[in-house]
Amino acid sequence: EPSLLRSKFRGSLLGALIGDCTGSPYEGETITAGEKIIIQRYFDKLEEPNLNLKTPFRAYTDDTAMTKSVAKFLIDKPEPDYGFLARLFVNDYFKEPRRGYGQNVVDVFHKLKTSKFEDVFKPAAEQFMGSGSYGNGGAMRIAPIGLYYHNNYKIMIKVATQSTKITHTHLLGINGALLQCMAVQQALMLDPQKKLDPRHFCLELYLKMKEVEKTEEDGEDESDFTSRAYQEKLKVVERLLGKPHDDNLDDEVIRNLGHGISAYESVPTAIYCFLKTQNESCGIMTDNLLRRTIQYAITLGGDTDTIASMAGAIAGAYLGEDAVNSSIAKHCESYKEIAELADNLFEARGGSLVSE
Ligand code: F2R
Ligand code: MG
Ligand code: MG
Ligand code: MG
Repeated sequence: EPSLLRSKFRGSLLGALIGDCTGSPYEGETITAGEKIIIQRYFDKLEEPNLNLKTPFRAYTDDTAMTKSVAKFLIDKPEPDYGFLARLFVNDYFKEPRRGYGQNVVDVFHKLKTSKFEDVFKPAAEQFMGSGSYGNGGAMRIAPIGLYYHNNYKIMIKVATQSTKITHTHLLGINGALLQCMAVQQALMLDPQKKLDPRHFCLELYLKMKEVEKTEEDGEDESDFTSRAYQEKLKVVERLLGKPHDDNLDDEVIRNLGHGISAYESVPTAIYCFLKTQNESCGIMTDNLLRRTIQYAITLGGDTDTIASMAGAIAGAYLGEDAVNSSIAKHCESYKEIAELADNLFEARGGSLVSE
């Protein structure tokens, strides 16, 4: 049904925005039990409809800046043009460099600019002495690709891979972006009226990741952790989903899934945050499932803007715009522009569509 699909596009991009804007004040922090209460009050306050709009205005960070570029790349060009995407990233960075970009990705932007975008994949490949970045910067911006190519899995994987390689070429950086993309796409395809089966959702992702991580090399090295990293993580997600929520479980989540700046320590965590909060309160006092996902992600601490943004993108793709609290959205920078971008992405998807 097209109107539900449109609502899901909006839900996903607004979920990503809200997660980034509300999560960024806590980025890099360890969250204590006391701070969980403060975060609860912070969200309660954002939900008040008559709140002075000046007070809690929340700016977005690099996560949203780059997501906007990925959406524009899909909307403005009928065929993927990675030179165009690289220019969007770089122009945005030089226009607004103080959005909290990682220091290393900034080197890529400088190299792209000085090389006049001659080979848009070369600067990223040179990062970290040639091993490439495994940061979560590829995954944090991938949602528009999962939405736009939701009916064309093979092309989705290809475009997600290539667009990630402009900044991240380490296998863990690429596969983390692919996993986040698959999660958004899978959530989009589900009926929000039906009760979600978290472990089934996880198993489906596991099977897809197993396919992605299947290497073609002979004499496969079983001990090669990077080549099976995400399928192993998804097994941990599945195990943790089976346990009842309490503060100790949160600590176990942080220890076993992570809350760091690498894709490996954040994408499976974001997926877990979405899945865990759909049927359990997780200590968050709200009936709004999108808020619950985002607020829960922030209470885990660490890379809060990015994990909350990725979890919000998945939850929003499942729940649709109905789950977006408009008071919270209005406190986030550019929420109108993001809603429009979602609509334009929805309209543009036509060319890539086989059937609805
Ligand atoms: N950068 C941040 N937050 C840190 C501080 C921001 C500060 N508060 C401010 O306001 O300025 N947040 C944003 O960066 C993350 C996404 O990072 P991205 O785009 O992946 O960047 P990068 O530089 O490629 O990688 C991030 C770090 O990961 C480590 N790393 C990656 N690959 C590595 C490798 N092969 N070997 C060793 N280390 C590797 C490095 O420490 C990188 O700096 C998001 O959280 C976004 O919100
Ligand atoms: Mg950020
Ligand atoms: Mg291998
Ligand atoms: Mg971050």
